[in-house]
Amino acid sequence: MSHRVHTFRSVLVATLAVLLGGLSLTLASPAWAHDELIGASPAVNGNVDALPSEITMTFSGVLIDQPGATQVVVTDAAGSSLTDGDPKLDGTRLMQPVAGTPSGPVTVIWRVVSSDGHPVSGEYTFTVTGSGSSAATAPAVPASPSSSSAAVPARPDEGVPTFVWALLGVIAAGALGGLVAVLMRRARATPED
Ligand SMILES: [Cu+2]
Repeated sequence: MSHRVHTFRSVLVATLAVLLGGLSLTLASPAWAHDELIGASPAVNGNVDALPSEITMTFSGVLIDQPGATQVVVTDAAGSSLTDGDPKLDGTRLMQPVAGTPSGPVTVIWRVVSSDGHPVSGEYTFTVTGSGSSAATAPAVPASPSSSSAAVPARPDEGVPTFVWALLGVIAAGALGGLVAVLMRRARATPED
């Protein structure tokens, strides 16, 4: 009797240990992580008086420099492109020359190849406050919405987090199923002492 209870508890503890171990390994392992944007100048959601000559993005890993793999689209509130040349890679940093006198929100869409060889993309905005500038009074009329936004293909958002959670779900379901099966078999085989 007490031996059976002890066995049940051992199964439960072992199952939980496997689940927690898998979870912590998965979350802690750098092999699952793609490089991500950790900083930018102008800052993400920041304000600047005027557009600088270059936008700098800093990533969490050394980006892979493949021809055509690095793409940056910078547009003003009207959707007009502000890029002025090709993006440049320097280790974990990505520099994109820009030009123009925009006012209001500037959108930066980026696509790079992560240090693990996988493409990663995202976008952010910053705002040019345009203080003291007289040329920046153009109303936000969408000129040609489709032309500039199509330069970067539909963002293949990284699927690893989804995959990780799906894997954890499968592991959890399998472990729970096994636990239930063990408990049911033992309940059925309970001797009438
Ligand atoms: Cu990857």
